[in-house]
Amino acid sequence: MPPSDSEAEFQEALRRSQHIVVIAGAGLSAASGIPTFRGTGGMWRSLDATSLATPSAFAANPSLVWQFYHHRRVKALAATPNIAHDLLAKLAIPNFLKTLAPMAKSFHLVTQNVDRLSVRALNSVAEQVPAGSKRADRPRMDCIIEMHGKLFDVKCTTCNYCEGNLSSPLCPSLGEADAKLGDYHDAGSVANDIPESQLPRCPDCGALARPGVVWFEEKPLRLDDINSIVYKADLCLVVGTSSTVYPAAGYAYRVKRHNGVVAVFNLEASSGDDLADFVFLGPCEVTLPHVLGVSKDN
Ligand code: BV8
Ligand code: ZN
Repeated sequence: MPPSDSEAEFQEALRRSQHIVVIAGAGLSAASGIPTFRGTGGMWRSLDATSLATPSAFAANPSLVWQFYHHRRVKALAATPNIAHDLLAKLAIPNFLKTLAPMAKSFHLVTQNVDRLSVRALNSVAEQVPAGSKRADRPRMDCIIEMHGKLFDVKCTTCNYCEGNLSSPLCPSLGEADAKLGDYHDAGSVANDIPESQLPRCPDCGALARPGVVWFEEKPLRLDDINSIVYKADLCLVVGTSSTVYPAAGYAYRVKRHNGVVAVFNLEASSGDDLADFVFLGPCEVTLPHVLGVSKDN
């Protein structure tokens, strides 16, 4: 049976659901101005983002990979959470969630994104809750899992150091490299070799530092937690992802396999659609509030 696009049917499924998990990808942050991985924005400068997000790319050219992540840090710092981030963050408030899903017992957001926008949205939802509110009127602050790491974490290549660092640039050489490149699209050809000694270093042991993200071939974070969340989920919202990167791309199928409901919210058809019960095409910052039946100022 082809997936439904009936909001009423989806809202009925939502009303029956108890354990809700959202699997989010780069499309969730697109409206915040963060380029997606595989769309036109995926080509950073004249290079392919996915070929830079690997240990071998970093080993071969840490200067170029650091410039790539510096560029993404600058963009993410300048971005603000959009309506979709904010709505998903509000679902972390148990009593708000119950207005849409009265049987709900748990909500989790598993994001592939490293831009911290979902966490920022959750923090601002928490700040808006009046002091002294009941626990069920406050967001669950542990409901977000950033499975591909964090863009603003700086991690040592040698010791166990790993800490968030919002400063920009992280070191003078990355700021200077930025200044030299008027147009990002020529970086594939314009060599900007920053000596390793002038790249971000570990403050504890002095070794070369790297971005605290999970690269291809590296193990995503908190897989055991995600596996138990996915195992229990009876409703899975797949938001803004091409469903091409594993293991994230396989979670919806796992929910489906134990008779859960899967709803895809994507700008265009994606490989996750065939198994979905619902597919809502369009920008998620429009479709999510609309389909969930939540007005913008809710
Ligand atoms: C691992 C962090 C194993 C860095 C990223 C089978 C099984 C297991 C592994 C594999 C497998 N086959 C292949 C693999 C290896 C690989 C993989 O999946 N490769 C793919 C390319 C085939 N997987 C891995 O390497 C993973 N590691 O499996 O390790 C292991 C296990 C145990 C022990 C040791 C090892 C690690 C993958 C993590 C890679 N790191 N990010 C960084 O960000 O720089 S992945 C990167 O791609 C981003 O996180 C991004 O989020 C992610 C996925 O892309 P999407 O989010 O989907 O973004 P994309 O641009 O593709 O699509 C955007 C979508 O949004 C589009 O559909 C678009 O239409 C839509 N859209 C746009 N605007 C909107 C919108 N939708 C709604 N509204 C809008 N406004
Ligand atoms: Zn170190």
